[in-house]
Amino acid sequence: WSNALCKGYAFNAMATHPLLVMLRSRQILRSKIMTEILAVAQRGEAILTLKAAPVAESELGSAWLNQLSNAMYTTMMQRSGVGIAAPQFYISKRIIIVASRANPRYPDAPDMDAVVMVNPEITQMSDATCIGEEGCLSVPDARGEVVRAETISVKYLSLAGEPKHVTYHGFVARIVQHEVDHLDGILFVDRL
Ligand code: K1U
Ligand code: ZN
Repeated sequence: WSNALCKGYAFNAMATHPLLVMLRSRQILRSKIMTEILAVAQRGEAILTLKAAPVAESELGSAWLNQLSNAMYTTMMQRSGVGIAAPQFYISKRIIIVASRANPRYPDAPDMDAVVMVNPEITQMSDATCIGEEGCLSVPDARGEVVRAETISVKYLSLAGEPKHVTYHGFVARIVQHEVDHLDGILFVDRL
């Protein structure tokens, strides 16, 4: 069941019910990805508990990766999110988007252009932590105060495969940690 393929999308199908996860993924991809607004997986669904697979080198710069990232971005904006991860769209691959903007809870958060991170890896986390409110599009109606590293460094690839290494502080660092958690099957409610 590992690495089952569906139109170029690989799924880690080692979940409790691999056939169900795979069929649901296939169904949703076929029906929704062309509309660019994707269904968001909800807490309790197996896909959100999996460790996502790295994007392969052969996929970098591909049309499907660009299309997927466009659909993730469009859905994130439509749902007023400040971040998103591919497993939230039933795609168990290591892709996240980070898109901080000032909001009532974090009025001083920087407004940034959305950054797509492929195969992100947090290389450093400060010992200094901070506590802040988080929400999640996969856990509607829940908010919680989560302790996170104040500063992190993350290395990742761009959609075209260019290597990047960036340091973030505060709210942006929080979003990156929240989204990388999604890639490891962890929800913010698991950290409360
Ligand atoms: O589900 C997600 O991964 C998106 C999530 C990202 C996130 C929000 C807050 C802290 C870390 C990561 C959201 O965008 S939830 C909606 C939102 O815009 C928000 C919620 C709480 C505080 C600030 C913003
Ligand atoms: Zn989330």
